[in-house]
Amino acid sequence: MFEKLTDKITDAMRFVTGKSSISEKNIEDAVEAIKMALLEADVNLRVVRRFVNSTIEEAKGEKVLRSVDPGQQFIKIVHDKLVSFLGDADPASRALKLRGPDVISTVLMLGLQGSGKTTSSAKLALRLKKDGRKPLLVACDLVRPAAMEQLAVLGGQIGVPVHREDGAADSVKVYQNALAWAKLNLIDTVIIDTTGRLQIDEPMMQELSRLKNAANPDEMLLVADSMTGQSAADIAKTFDEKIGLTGVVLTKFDSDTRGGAALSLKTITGKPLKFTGTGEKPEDFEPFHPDRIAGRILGMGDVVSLVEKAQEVIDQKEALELQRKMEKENFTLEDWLSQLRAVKKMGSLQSMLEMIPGMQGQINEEDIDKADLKRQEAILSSMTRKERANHLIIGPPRRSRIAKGSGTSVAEVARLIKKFEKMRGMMKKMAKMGKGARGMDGAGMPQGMPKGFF
Ligand SMILES: Nc1nc2c(ncn2[C@@H]2O[C@H](COP(=O)(O)OP(=O)(O)OP(=O)(O)O)[C@@H](O)[C@H]2O)c(=O)[nH]1
Ligand SMILES: [Mg+2]
Repeated sequence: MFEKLTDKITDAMRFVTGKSSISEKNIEDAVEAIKMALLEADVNLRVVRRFVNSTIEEAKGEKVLRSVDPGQQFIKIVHDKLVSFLGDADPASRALKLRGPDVISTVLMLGLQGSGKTTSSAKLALRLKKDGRKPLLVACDLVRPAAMEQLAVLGGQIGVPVHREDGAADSVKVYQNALAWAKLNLIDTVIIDTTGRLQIDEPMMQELSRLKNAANPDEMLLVADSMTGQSAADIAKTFDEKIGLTGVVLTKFDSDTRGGAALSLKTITGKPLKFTGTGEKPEDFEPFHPDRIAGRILGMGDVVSLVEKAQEVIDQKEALELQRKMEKENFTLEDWLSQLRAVKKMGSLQSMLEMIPGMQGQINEEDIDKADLKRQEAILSSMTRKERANHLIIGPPRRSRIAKGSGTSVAEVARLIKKFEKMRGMMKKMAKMGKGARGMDGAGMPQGMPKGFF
């Protein structure tokens, strides 16, 4: 799923990535291309419109046009919008709301014929069993003759008991008998598999209503087939209005459908997508993670987390302060040390460097001598705060003390100080050049930091 959408969206990003600044026109072009991609993926038109409007609005804000790396900021906005269209950021909204093990919880599985109710009931039972719960599967599909047998076979496979009553005519009675059995057998979760019709009709809704009133379920999950595309959202809406839903299980997520259903469901119904079915086996069942799916759709989840990471690690205010210091040539060894440490905190140096405008493609991980970085940090840490604040006081006796303390040589300490002086001169020039233009980027580094800075 989503392959085509991913391709198209990646392609749309060319309007905004790799540029040092982006115009409103760039944003409009990119959003237009994303809009076409979403429509082709069968996303509901209303959802697409809302997506487009809110993305444009946010992206055109000053924040993006003048930010760190506008292209990547834009991707981040699109990513966050996708996440909010796919679901709530709060994972608690997608968790099953079941009661403690001493009270029996009930889950009612609903859906059209062939959507995957019976399979998903078993998948859910297996998951709950793995979580340490004691589920019981109840065969309340009395319409299709083979339905009970299908559930019994699945229950056998996963080692979960199944309550069935061959020849029964009333699903409410079957449920009540199952509940009585559950109480005697220390069951904590009852999962009810129900009957499905080709289309929503009155008799089905009436039967489901009766079951719902009798069981008062903790969860009412609609099982929707992602291959039905957009109409999955409409089906969910009707079920919610007539019966009431607490969430959706989207099955056949492993198929190569266009993915529109997943993207439309939450916005159209307001109900969270809680699980996806990713195959025919009982294990093929996953909790739904909007952020992971959004990352997959964008084909660039990593970039997004990196931008976030960089924002987390380096404070904007700190960056401005640094720029001011650089202009005045009072960037000190102390600042250098905190830069080095900030880089280290972020993990992969290369990916971090790539985020610095002007650095893209200029540097390879191999170019950065990690051992050298460590030595630099050791030398800087062996200096006193006073020395780092003013490197001019570091004469020969101090040099040899620092060399000893850091396990390096006097020559190395001298080289580091020389490099620092050179760098400071360069920084001053660059900071001046950058002034009036974008100046400092949010990552706390001047634009186009020369190779060999680290
Ligand atoms: N590939 C794939 N197949 C699935 C998935 N979920 C269900 N299926 C298949 O879809 C078919 C229908 O699944 P069922 O679980 O019988 O559907 P149902 O909603 O209970 O159907 P009725 O009881 O007839 O209404 C079966 O062949 C399942 O193996 C899934 O996530 N991925
Ligand atoms: Mg079934």
